[in-house]
Amino acid sequence: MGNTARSRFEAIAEADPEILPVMQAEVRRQQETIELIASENHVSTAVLEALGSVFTNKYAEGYPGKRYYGGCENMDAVEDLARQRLKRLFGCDHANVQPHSGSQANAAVYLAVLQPGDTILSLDLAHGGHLSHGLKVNMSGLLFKIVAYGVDRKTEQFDFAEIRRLAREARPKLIISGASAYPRTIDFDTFSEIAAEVGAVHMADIAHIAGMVAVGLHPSPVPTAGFVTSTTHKTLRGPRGGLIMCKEEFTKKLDSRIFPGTQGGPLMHCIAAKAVAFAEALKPAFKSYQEQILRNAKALAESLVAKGNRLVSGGTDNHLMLLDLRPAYPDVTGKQAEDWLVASNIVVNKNMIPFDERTPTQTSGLRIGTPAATTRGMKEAEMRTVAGLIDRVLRSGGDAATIAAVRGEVLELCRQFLLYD
Ligand code: DSN
Repeated sequence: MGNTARSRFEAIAEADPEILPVMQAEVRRQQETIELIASENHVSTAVLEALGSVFTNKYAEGYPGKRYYGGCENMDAVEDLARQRLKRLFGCDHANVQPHSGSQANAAVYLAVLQPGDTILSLDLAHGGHLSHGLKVNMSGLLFKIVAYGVDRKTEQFDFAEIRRLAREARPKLIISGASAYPRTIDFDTFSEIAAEVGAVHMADIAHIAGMVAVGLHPSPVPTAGFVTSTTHKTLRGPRGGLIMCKEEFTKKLDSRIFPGTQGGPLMHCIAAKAVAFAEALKPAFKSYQEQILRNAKALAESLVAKGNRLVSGGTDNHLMLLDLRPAYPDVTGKQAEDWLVASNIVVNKNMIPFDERTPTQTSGLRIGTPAATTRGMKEAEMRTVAGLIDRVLRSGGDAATIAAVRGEVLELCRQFLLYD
């Protein structure tokens, strides 16, 4: 992590010797495991430094030029930089960088355009959606009427004729596109078209694919959607947090629904770190990084399929894939497979697959993504090796000797791709 991080560890060692070993253990865990959780990444030392900066000391309720506290001149400068960089990155009319998370970003949009009881049309969680898009026990599902669309049973991809039919029938005020576990390109323009047809607002949640959208490797919803929300820590490779972009006409309402609508003081250290991450994303190297994420996902997917594994929809267009365990391993649940792989130092998450008959705590699928492994420098050859390791563990049925052998090979691979010094 460089000298700064080391000296910070010295201060923690003195102030809190109980936390220090836990932090060191987490650095070691990240170093010694291959992170294939599709929504995670490893940020740069520059982002870490901004996160650990004195910006955390300041209250700055309000927006640049209109704060409720004095002494905000540096807060204004950093938030303005973050907003300008975000606007450059995506070409949006207006940017709000204050959401503490993706869920907060989505909640603010709902409160900007909906009244309690209004209807939202969104992707079913079991088909790759997100809990903040209408899960019954989330505020979205508690406050609004949710009509869900899914993927087609045969293609396991969106069926726009069906989505259009549902929209005409339900007359939603808001249509949400975007997913947490959808391995194919999303046709945002058609979502915008359907929304316009039924008089709804279109909100695209691009949390997973934001990095690819930023560099033009995935179609952007920014030109046609009313709102675009995202997290900042997935393919965008920034600190944990959220952001919202919107059309000019929604600016005032949207800003007021973040503050004072749903949040108080912004997390200025996170906003500083977002600004740093956006600057990194504006550099040419970021496009090469996104290209490599895609090449790695293709290589991993093709190798898994070549070894007899089934992927939902047959493959991937983006950074993630969903492995359907049922054909090759009918008795293995996602939970078991996740546990075996984690014990082998390969970190993935169990995931529902479309039309899954198992429960969300068991599942029949695994979600596998390449953003974090790509950050540490792994390329197609390593992805093919990793596919072989995953396949060996799954086919062994959790055999302890196989897991131990694979763990040894993973450690060796990780030693060749160091994260932080
Ligand atoms: N929990 C995130 C994911 O893993 O996709 C979504 O917020």
